Amino acid sequence: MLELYHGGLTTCSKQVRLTLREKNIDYVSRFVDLRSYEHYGSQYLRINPNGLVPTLVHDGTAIINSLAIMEYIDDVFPDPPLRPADPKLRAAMRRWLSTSDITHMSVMTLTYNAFLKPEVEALGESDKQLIMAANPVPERRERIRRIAYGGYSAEEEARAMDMTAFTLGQMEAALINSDWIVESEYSLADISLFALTHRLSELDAEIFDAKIFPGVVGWHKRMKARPAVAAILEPGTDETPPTGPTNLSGIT
Ligand SMILES: N[C@@H](CCC(=O)N[C@@H](CS)C(=O)NCC(=O)O)C(=O)O
Repeated sequence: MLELYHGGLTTCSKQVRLTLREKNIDYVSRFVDLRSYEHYGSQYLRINPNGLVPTLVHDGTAIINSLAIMEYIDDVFPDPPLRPADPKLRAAMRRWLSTSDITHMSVMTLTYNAFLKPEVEALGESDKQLIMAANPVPERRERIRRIAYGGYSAEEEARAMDMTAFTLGQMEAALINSDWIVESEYSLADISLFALTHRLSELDAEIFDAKIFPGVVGWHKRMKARPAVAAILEPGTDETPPTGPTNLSGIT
């Protein structure tokens, strides 16, 4: 029995949902409503003490961290393989997973300011305190504190953009003569980085532009043409309900 606790189109949920779709693996979808802070509820914290999505539960064992989950899926369900067999190419793939993880921090700063800040800022003081107290990870708690009281500065946003552009530049070099990030082998590297470029497109980020990064934008289009990608982006897949208003009902 395979269950995926996920947040729909959040970056890390997308990574795992796409990995499962590429392999046509059946699983039970358990939507975790981040808008009501269900991921900080005692029930969810029992399977993921970091209070983050996603979590894969396989025959009763919880596996956390999206990149670890993706590799686990490829270990247990090897067909079709999503990691190169050649050790050098596999190392290259892991380098990109690490790059996506580091860059996610910067993309998160942009996301928090653009999407979450208006909602968190509008909460009353006691609700802000409740969310911060419920958040188990100090780094994430600090992020909530920042957006609750003014948000990231223009300078911090510019630094986050800079780091994101640096990664897009490295991807551009890799994609100039190649359809996929690791030479001709479609892999977890493509999946993990696509989750980020998809978020950049949602953010309407100016740097995500074909005039600046034609190779990356071309690759992003190739990704979107894959049936598995189109399937996970379809509204309502994996029983993802339409997003509701922010509330704190999930904190228990
Ligand atoms: N890749 C890491 C990070 C996961 C992560 O950052 N998840 C975000 C969504 S992309 C989340 O749960 N955010 C909710 C929060 O920080 O409160 C993991 O899978 O543990």
